[in-house]
Amino acid sequence: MSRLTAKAPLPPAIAPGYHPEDHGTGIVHLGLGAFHKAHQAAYTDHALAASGGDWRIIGISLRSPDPARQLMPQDGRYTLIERDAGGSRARVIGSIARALCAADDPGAALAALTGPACRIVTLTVTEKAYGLDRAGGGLDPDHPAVRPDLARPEAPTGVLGLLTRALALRVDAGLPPFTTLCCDNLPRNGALLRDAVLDFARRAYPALADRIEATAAFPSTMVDRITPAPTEATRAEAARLIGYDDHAATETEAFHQWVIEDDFPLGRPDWDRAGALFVSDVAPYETMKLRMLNGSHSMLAYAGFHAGLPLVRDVMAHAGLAALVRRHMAAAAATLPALPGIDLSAYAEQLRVRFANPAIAHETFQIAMDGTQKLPQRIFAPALDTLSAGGDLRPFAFATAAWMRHATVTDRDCAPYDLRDPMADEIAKTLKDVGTAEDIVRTLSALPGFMPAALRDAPGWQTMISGRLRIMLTDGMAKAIAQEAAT
Ligand code: CS2
Repeated sequence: MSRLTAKAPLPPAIAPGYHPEDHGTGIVHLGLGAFHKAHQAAYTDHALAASGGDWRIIGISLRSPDPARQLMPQDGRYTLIERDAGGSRARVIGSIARALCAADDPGAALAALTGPACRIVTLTVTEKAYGLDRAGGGLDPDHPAVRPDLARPEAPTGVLGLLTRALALRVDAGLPPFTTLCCDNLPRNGALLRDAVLDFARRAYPALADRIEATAAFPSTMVDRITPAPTEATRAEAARLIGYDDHAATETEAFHQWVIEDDFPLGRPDWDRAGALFVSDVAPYETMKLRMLNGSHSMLAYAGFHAGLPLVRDVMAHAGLAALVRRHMAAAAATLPALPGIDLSAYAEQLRVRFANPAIAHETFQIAMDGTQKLPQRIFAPALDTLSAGGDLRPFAFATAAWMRHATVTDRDCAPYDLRDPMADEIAKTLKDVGTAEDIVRTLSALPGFMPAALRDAPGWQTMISGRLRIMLTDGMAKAIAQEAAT
């Protein structure tokens, strides 16, 4: 079977609805993974078909050479497969013009970011990659992606170092700064990234920092599309659906959502033609998604993985855990202000249908990754609001206990696994001489920058967690779920 390329004849229903090579580039994306291919690149593809423009994407992976190796022999083309109970639909996406790996070619990455064509930089690099100081604001100067770049700002390898160097070089050369659009699941993601970039600029480029601050835009955004890691089955299905071998095939659900703060001084693609919603304040949408979708995702990932449920859809078929998912969504919804046009119980119901999608194999272990980076906005922030309102903290205590059980890395009720978390070494060290559930809760709650003090020290909170953790550690997760669901 021949390989998918720009020259491969495709039926119109599958081919991009425009001639990709007629359009120049306008976007540089950092973090060229499956999520970008299923989300921003797909929206851009639609927007190019609907209203054109020089908005194709230069996709950059920070470390892995694989995305460029897969995409470049295919002229950037790849198949996006949408899967649900009704079947699979394939479309070839043409919005990626070029792909490269920053670690292999740092000069090319910087050249893409400083080129006059670059008007927008989008990012999906995961929460942990930025090197943010989440508790104090700005950057964390000791973060492994930040420290070397502060020492040698002229040869950046981390996200903040690259972005800030590119902005500084542009401003210095009289080029307008690009608009930076952080698409990771962080609260107030634009503002967080702006503070960190400006912090980096003040340390590394003090003479240019004020000009960057005055001219660079960092809109916030909420992105949503459930996208499992692609497998050999994804590639096989793409071959069946399009008739070509595609090494970059990506699968996703049919649902997609994008809410964007409309602040693009140098223009933007007509992403609204693809369904994006432009608003003046993204925060209520972001909070809703982080607390209801991502919060219940994290809870079910830890509980599911340790109850022998490898996929999210298995969790939704488990009566006890599905009831806890429902309870968690309701508890998260109770912390949210009313949003005009949004019915939170309908949103919760739609989330449950999406989680149960029989055609998507989304691994609980994949979602369980990086808990220390996710729990603050997904679990602790709504728990704090619930505490102030005098509400029921049990759903959040259960989710926290399930993460702590995962962090102990004991494999009595599951296969051996690694804790994939940037704080894994620190966690292993602090738990070394700790035995009881109470001690584990006290130790993990005190991890630096993790749990807000007002929650950590709230009367009864740690006891609520340790009671649940004790059952998880002694009787197993299945028993803990049954008991929790019965309360
Ligand atoms: C998930 C998200 O892996 C995770 O932590 O909660 O990636 C989730 O699938 C997406 O945010 C959905 O848009």
